[in-house]
Amino acid sequence: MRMNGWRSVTTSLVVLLVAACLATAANAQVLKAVKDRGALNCGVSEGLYGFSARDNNGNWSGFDVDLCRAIAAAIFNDASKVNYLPLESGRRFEVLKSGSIDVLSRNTTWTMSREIELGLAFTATNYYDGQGFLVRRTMNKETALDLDGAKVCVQTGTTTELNLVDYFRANKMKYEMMTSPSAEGAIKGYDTGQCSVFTADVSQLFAVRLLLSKPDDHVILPDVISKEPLGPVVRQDDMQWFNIVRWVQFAMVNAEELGVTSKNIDEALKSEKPDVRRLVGTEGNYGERMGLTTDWGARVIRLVGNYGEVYERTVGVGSALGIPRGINQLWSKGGILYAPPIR
Ligand SMILES: N[C@@H](CCC(=O)N[C@@H](CS)C(=O)NCC(=O)O)C(=O)O
Repeated sequence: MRMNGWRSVTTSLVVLLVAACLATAANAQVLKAVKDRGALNCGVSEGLYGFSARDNNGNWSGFDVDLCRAIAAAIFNDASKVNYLPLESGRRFEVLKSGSIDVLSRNTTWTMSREIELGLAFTATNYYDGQGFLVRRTMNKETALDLDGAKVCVQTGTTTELNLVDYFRANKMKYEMMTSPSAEGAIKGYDTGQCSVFTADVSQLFAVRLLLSKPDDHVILPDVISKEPLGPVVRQDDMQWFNIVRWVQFAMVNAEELGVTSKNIDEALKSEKPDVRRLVGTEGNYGERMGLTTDWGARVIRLVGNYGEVYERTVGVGSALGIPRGINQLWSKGGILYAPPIR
């Protein structure tokens, strides 16, 4: 009896162990699929200047696009190995869940329900945003609290829509909402005067303003009514893949902190500094442990750049959007960007 009891415990343990091994093997599938396919499938927005926009030759560029390019650089040593899939707000999560994309890099806010109810995982915040309001200059509005009775254009399937309801309710203000499943529809509604207000994440307001017939006629009110931590999203079933996306992003932030750029990467490869050596792969085998090569970090920085380079090129003050770094500055320079160390 006793012996049989032990045997069945042992058998159960073996079964559990095999199941655990199979589960691990089954879960580490995304990197293999990407390598076999020869390209990363990246979900982006349909067209948000500075974040993800396609030019007349079909080339994508922008802050969110650069994250896709950085992941491709780490895997293939070629930032162009990306298939872009433009997605409306309302469809982005179901497409990610279906497996049609490997990562969603699309001005998406990290919220609790998107993780626990949808089974998704945000790898980190790469842009700290907040919701704001765009109005016509001629309206002479100074604050969002002056918007009582306004008709507001907003895109559906977003946190924006939810925050709008909360904000007007909390401040006991009346409003009318005109919703559209596409950014184009919501922007058009505002531009053609069907709405007096357009609301979105502030970074998106900068991008949207450029699309209006007369950008200078519109102002972004100073109020920021919510926290919108934006970042890349993956499914919850593959920790190896989660780590790759997360650490590509952290490598870019660490590179900026350490002063490593796409221009001085060759000198960085000769550096004696331990932090720089671990980042560029001349010391340690962090890349290999993630299923990549030791020089994964160097590839990302050489082909795409560090966080600051990407920010300035795509949305920063020198770009058409002209968004100051603000809280998206490094923690060591007064912002809240803080990447864990590579070690
Ligand atoms: N960060 C918010 C809002 C994201 C969002 O989709 N905003 C619209 C506002 S314009 C947008 O970017 N649309 C671009 C598109 O659908 O291509 C969220 O995750 O729900």
